[in-house]
Amino acid sequence: MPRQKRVAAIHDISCFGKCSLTVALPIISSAGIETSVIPTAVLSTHTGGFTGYTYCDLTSDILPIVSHWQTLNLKFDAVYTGFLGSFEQIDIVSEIFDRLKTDDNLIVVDPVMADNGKLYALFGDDFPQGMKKLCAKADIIVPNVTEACLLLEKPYKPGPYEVPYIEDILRALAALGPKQVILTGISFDDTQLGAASLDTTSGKIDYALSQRIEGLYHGTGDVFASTLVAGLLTGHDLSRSVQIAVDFTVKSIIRTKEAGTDIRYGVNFEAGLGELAGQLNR
Ligand code: PXL
Repeated sequence: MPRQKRVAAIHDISCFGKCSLTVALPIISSAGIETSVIPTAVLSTHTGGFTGYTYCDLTSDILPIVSHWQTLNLKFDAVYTGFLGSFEQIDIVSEIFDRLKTDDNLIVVDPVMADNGKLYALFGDDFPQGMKKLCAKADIIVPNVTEACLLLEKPYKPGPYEVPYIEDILRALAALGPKQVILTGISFDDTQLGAASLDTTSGKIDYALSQRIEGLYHGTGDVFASTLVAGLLTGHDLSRSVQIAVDFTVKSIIRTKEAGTDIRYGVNFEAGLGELAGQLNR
């Protein structure tokens, strides 16, 4: 039996409305990977389309959790961060990267802050600059096109895109520091949607496209990034991991659309976990 891989997932817990830790934990665990968590906040629901949600900030717990882990000499094959609630949390997570980085582990940053051309209401206009610093320390970043434009201080434009536009963005993001860049939400026509990836070691750019399903289903970015982490840690290369993550996310959206579920509630990824586990560990 090979050594079991271990991930530290640093996100909020949204108690209802599947996203962040309630997505990362089941998806990464289902691949056979041990998933340790650092909850950054506990909310009654996520913030996308709900009002009146509770928000319990856990900022002051984050570093003490890591300090305790360090007394246990715990090592992680990946440190994976997503939604962070404040500048202070960005600085703390940056310190965690310094503390938990090893010669061969992966620091994965999903700079969750915006979608469809708009910064989430919770964040001030200077938040993307904080995320930019965190992305510079990452091995892998997973922005959508809106987040990429904010990181690069470029005006957002909706798709479909031209290939050179997407490839310029990938290279500009790589220039911030990460070795691998995955850009989500890209399209070259009205029928397909997917992700592009750049591996700076080989200079190779790949595309993983699938059918476009209408509707803005919440939490799909987290489903995608969690599946990507699971793919990479089960030994698949970047382009294969991106394709697996695109396919898993699209199937989850289709199931949810067919069921007529409220788009805020998150997607039915659970029904695909068995198949995903088999595919990743074949
Ligand atoms: O899925 C991203 C996400 C995670 N966590 C919280 C959010 C969002 C997006 O809106 O509000 C709390």
